[in-house]
Amino acid sequence: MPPGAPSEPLIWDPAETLPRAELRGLQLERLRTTVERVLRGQALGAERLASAGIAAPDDLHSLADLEQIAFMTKSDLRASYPFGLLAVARDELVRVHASSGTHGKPTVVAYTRGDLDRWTDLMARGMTMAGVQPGMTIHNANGYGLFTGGLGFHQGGERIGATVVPVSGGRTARQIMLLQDLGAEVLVSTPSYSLVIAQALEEAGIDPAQLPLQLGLFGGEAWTEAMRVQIERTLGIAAISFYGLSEMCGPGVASECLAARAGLHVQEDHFLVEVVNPDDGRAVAPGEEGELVFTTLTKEALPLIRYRTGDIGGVIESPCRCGRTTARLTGLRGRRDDMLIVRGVNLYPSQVEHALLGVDGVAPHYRLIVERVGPMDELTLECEPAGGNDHEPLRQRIEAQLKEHTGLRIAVTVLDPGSLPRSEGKAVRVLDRRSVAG
Ligand code: DLL
Repeated sequence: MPPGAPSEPLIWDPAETLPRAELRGLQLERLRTTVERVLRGQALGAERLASAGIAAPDDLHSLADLEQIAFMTKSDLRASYPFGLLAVARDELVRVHASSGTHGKPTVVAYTRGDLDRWTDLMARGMTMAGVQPGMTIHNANGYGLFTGGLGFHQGGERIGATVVPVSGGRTARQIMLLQDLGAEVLVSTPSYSLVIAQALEEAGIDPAQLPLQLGLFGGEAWTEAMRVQIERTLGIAAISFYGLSEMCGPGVASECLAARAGLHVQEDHFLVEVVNPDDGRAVAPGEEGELVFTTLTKEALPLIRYRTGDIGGVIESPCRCGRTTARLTGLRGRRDDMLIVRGVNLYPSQVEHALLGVDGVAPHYRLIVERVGPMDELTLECEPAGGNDHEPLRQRIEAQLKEHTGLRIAVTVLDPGSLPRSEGKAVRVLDRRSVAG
């Protein structure tokens, strides 16, 4: 932990420390309320419940009964675009957000006043757990707009009583100026954008150690421990992971505590988490990795029962030394859609990131290019040297490291510093040229 970082963050809500049996009871009660809302107001969800023999909230006898219910997916949301899954009347909505879709239309999500209030509170919980305290200044470089990352952290920061600087993403030179002039202790951004800010600080000759920055709250994209080390080293902060998705509320579904930073505490009194085998949809053994599936327990506008996130990770239930009793997400390695199959081997971009950042003299910016060569997918990793390192020896070291970590021979191209596109939000790590080649 960097000097000056708050050592014992408070607990925002006693619900975070409920004994697990009590928590289970509360989840069942709230699940029944959710079932009632869905039966009353969401045709597709009601259909799925009916197929599982659930015609009334009391037909759900235990949390295990949930397993009978068919999953909801992003395709269901797309097919119902924009408001087909609303469980309330349109005039009860006070906000919409959306996640940018790679398939044309975005996924639109909606909030009642109560939803917004609960989301704000969840953000205050997560940010408190991360070490944010009243009176701190938060530089929020997440995009403001349809992306939930901007307004989500904004609301949570204000509720805690911190001062929020709503900078939004981009215009990096101005970010640097405001970080210096307003003296924020907390930086909020995607992990990849924090490194763009770090690079800009370096280019401007500003030593981050001279700034009051202590904490970074990062999320919105998969990032590895190696990336965390890089960020902490270059910015001199403690970097905390926030996880969430628009379909649940946005950020605020799960986040790390500063005290342990060993997994992301799921806000289980609002979201029920399951881990399933992505191929057959069955529950995996406790502690094993699989696809994360969430059920909302308190959402009014857009309740979702058994929503498949596409995200791969695990869940542990052991107590955390921070005192919270909530289960924790571990090993978030990325989305299943991001998994590449190269010569029969499954490969996540995060595995490449991990291997790459283990090589001395490499900058933390990279991109994977996938091409079709004959019947085979071929991968090239594009990266940049840190400082004035020679390209060829670096290229050879990276190739060797990739081979060792992934078992694959991946071609590496070392480009001149600054050649790769920099992201102001979520980084695009994979460039898929397969469809172009036909
Ligand atoms: O990215 C919400 C968010 C904003 C979370 C800012 C945290 C911080 P979407 O745009 O709907 O919502 O994208 C959700 O991003 O399903 C994951 O694949 C990925 N993701 C988000 N946070 C993390 C994280 C927001 N900490 C999708 N680690 C999710 C890994 C993450 N992946």
